Amino acid sequence: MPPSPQGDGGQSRPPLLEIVVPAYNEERRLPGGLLQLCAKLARMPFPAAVIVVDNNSTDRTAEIVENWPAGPVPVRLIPCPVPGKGAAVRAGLLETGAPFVGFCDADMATDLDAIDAALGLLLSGERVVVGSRAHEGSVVENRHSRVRELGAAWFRALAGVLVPGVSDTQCGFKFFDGVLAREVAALLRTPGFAFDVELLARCAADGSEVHEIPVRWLDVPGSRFSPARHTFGIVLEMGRIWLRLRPRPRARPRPAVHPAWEPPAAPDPVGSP
Ligand SMILES: Nc1nc2c(ncn2[C@@H]2O[C@H](COP(=O)(O)OP(=O)(O)O)[C@@H](O)[C@H]2O)c(=O)[nH]1
Ligand SMILES: [Mg+2]
Repeated sequence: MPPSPQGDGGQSRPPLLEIVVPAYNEERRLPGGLLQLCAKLARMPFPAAVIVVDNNSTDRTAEIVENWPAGPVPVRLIPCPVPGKGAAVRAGLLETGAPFVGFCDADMATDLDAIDAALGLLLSGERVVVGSRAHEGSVVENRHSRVRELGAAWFRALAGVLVPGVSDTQCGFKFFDGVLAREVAALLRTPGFAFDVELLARCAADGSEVHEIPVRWLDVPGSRFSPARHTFGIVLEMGRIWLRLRPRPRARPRPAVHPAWEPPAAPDPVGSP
């Protein structure tokens, strides 16, 4: 058999980068998405791997991943019994062990060339690198309905309170230092679509700056998100995140000494004038 670009198929060396792809009933979009992702990662000069996380999809999503042909980029499936994109990404991140990790959507709406920029920044010491469709260098082709656009504007306003300074919390393209991602994922409690806000807020609380990068983003038809079905849940999730992570007034430090108490004056040294 001819050697693969990574000599051993990239599978005997542990991956430097692992990418989690949450997938729910994605039999139509996942095959094309995985092909693109694997092709991109196979061209990178280091081993990488993909973890697809399925929530009991009722279509062929799991079967597609289980039968994914072996290649230079290993693709494995993990099931997540807790429903929701947030629960799936959390489960996937906790399965990783690589120095650098990330996640992206099954539709690969974010152009994968942004992986180069993300990894370059992680290698230079950034710990959280996320795609932002609001970045002035981004190119965005959006076909969302007016209702969804209105909801998104409202969501951004709320998210701005929880993660100040981040212009787009919801782009499904986020990369991290692996140790940080696993620590933060273990704390995540938001199972649904608002989980990105909790994730970024916890990274910021850890002292890690969120570095936003420009992306080329194309809305791909077939979204799992429905404003009618998901809006109420998102409002609840945002409320819960706020309750958990809101800045609490610091307890006033107790004075070391009671203010009314003053040390007794030292007795005059004997013999002083
Ligand atoms: N495992 C899992 N993945 C989900 C769930 N909901 C959404 N996703 C995945 O999250 C990603 C983004 O979803 P998408 O429908 O494209 O949302 P949109 O881009 O915000 O419209 C896709 O890979 C979906 O399959 C879920 O409940 N479970
Ligand atoms: Mg999408």
